[in-house]
Amino acid sequence: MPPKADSKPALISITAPKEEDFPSWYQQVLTKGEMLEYYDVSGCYIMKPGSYSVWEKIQAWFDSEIKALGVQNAYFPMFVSSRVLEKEKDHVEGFAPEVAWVTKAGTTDLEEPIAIRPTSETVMYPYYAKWIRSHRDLPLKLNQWNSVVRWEFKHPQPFIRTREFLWQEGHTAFLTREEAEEEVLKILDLYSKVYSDLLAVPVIKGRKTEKEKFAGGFFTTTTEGYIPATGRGIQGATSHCLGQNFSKMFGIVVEDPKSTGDKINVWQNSWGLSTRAIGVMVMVHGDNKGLVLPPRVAQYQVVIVPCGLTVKTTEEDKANINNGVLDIEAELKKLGVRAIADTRDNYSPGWKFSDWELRGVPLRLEYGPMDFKKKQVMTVRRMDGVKASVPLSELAETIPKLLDTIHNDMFARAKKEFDTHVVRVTKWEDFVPALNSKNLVQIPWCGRMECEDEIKDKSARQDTDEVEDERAPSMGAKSLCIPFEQPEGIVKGETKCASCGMDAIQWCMFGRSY
Ligand code: 87F
Repeated sequence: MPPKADSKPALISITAPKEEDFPSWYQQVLTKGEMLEYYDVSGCYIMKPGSYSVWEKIQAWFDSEIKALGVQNAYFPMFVSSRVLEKEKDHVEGFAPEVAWVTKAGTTDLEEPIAIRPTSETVMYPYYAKWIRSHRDLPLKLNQWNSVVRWEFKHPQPFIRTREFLWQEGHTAFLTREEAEEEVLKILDLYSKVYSDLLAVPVIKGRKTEKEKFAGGFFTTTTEGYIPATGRGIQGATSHCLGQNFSKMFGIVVEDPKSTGDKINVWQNSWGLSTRAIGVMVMVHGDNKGLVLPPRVAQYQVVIVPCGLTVKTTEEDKANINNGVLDIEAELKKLGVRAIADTRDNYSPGWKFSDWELRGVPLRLEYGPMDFKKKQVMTVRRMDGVKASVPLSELAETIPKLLDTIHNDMFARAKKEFDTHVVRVTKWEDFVPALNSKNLVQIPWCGRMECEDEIKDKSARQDTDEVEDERAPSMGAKSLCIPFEQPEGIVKGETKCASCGMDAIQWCMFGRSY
């Protein structure tokens, strides 16, 4: 039956509760919140303006920060010849199954298949070898904003694990180890700030174990996040010191500035942050009404909704309210606040409230006849529904401050949730129960790779009764990082590894993870 001409557009809402059916909840929040559209190639998704605008905010901030460090942007091709990819066999080996290849043009087979970049080390470093001739060419610091393709066969998830994704990859070269190591940590700090200061998501900084580091590099640093709904850890971004491994492979050498003709292999770093960050933000903050966007990255920070207009409202009052709403929008925009007045006349205020809640707009302003009379506006926070009335004369002071408060409150709430789910355990019998209660687990650890393998095995086997994700039955715990901020309590030669009983050398954080 066709809808009646005067029928109200159906209210869209999230029907899967976050606590009960997290995968469906995530899918609904993204699609109904207009961030994402599914695509007919598995593992690929359309980023709509709602999510792309978040990426643009991350880009703008990070780009200006790295430029301040002397990094320049460039763009390298997306194709890698098989010859060059082979060159780097050792490190590509483990990743080889994920490399996508172009083998045909139309119906003609290519003479030589061409790989699509899964990352750009092999694309860029032959040219680093060409461009870096003298120590005067150092440091070389390039970054590119691009997409990469990794043809994964694990269950895909929008933003979190996709076959094509957007990221930035920075690739730098230095004369000395000290300079390289200093940069690794500076970049890691920027990544941590993207999460905390833009996305209002707490992360833990640390170093990857030998097992989990980028195999081609010297050491890997990481920001690790936490998804409360699943109790899993998630890698936020990584900053690698590659050491001299790649410069030896690609012949990136300079003459020793100190002496006669000695060749020095340059010290290199690479670092990357991807659109996965958007997925983490959605998973951490979203609720059963939809997206909850942190103000600094929200496409719209404030929506102004005209309220209280009925059939009895006079034309004059209607005009006052609608003009008032447009005036507020204009004033906020002038302040640099991303505001939008919702003057659509075919929707009720209640419908609009739900619609903007679904899209996660951090702050709603309600403006009706009573507000007009009292020269005020009602503010309603998306994160918790807290309301307050603000005199129109104080908008300029209040709204930007309120947006900052919302950011801080969102971060504090997420941080509390994270902190209560990082538990310290010193006995093995407490390890799996802690994991099963959706915790990340820090243990005194011996640092041995075999022990790490064993932890993964033991924590998978023991978890027999709980199968939360059918595609990941009894997932074992991996090491997430060795946190830079180490808890106290490791006494050399005394404290034992919580898994194997050998001498512990540090606290290591383990968890089921994405
Ligand atoms: C998949 C296929 C082929 C990850 C891959 O983290 C190669 C790779 O090298 C691969 N998946 N990696 C490691 C990427 C290391 C590094 N590259 C620059 C980063 C940040 C940016």
